[in-house]
Amino acid sequence: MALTQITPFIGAEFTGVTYEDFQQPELWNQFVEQLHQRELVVVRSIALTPQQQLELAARLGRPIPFVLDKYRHPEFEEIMISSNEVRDNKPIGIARVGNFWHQDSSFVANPAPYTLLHGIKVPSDSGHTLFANAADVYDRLPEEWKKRIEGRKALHTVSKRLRIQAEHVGLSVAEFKAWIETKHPKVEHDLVKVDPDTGRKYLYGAPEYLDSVIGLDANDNAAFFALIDELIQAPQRVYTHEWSNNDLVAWKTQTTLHAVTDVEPGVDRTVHRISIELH
Ligand SMILES: O=C(O)CCC(=O)C(=O)O
Ligand SMILES: [Fe+2]
Repeated sequence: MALTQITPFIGAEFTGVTYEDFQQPELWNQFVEQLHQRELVVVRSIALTPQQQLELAARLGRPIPFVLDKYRHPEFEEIMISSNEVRDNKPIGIARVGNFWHQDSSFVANPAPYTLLHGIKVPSDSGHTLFANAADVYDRLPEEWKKRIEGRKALHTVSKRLRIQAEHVGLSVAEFKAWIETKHPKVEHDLVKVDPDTGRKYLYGAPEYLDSVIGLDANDNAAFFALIDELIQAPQRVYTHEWSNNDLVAWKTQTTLHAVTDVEPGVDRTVHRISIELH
């Protein structure tokens, strides 16, 4: 077994670990400790059945079934199939999950704190997952902006990324907007939070799930969005996870920003995804 720090700013990586190894409490505790301190943990090439992935997830908290039942794993409702594969003319999962920078489910009041992905059929040369550390993003804000946003709250929304479904056919744009307002009302979160695991301040909000920072005018909001987009995506502060089959990847949803890069048409990419709430 080897444990390495992936970059100075985010991530720890285990290699040479099997599911059976995780039965040793010391190793599992090390995994949890690294997740808390490094925000993102990669376990390279660990063969797991869906049941074993679920069992590991259940040690972190309570795995929660995905909202859309169509794309739940046929046997394990807590596993969501995130995939662009089509079999017998039917998509086997949800395609293009997370193809923009975000913090998972920040548009709900209480986002589940952990996400656990297992690479089932993944290309190695595209469909990478990019990760940034939200505490590192906060640290790199100019002092002037740190002062301007101190104590402020931001409104989060899924509306920029919500997908139009069959049930919306025939609605006018105004009706669709009204439906979004009712079904997915904006939620408020502190813009700067403190991570209890590390004691570090972090930025909670990425432009694609942000409506606005409360109390800033439209120009300042636009300037702030442009600034944080640039800080989040600064290439030297981004870790690019190039997948191998069976990689297990876990992250803290609040302090980790991430985005998946595109795959070429015709290239399959399937991962099993579990959202985990605290008990
Ligand atoms: O498929 C991936 O690598 C990550 C997609 C994503 O953003 C997520 O599952 O939360
Ligand atoms: Fe995500």
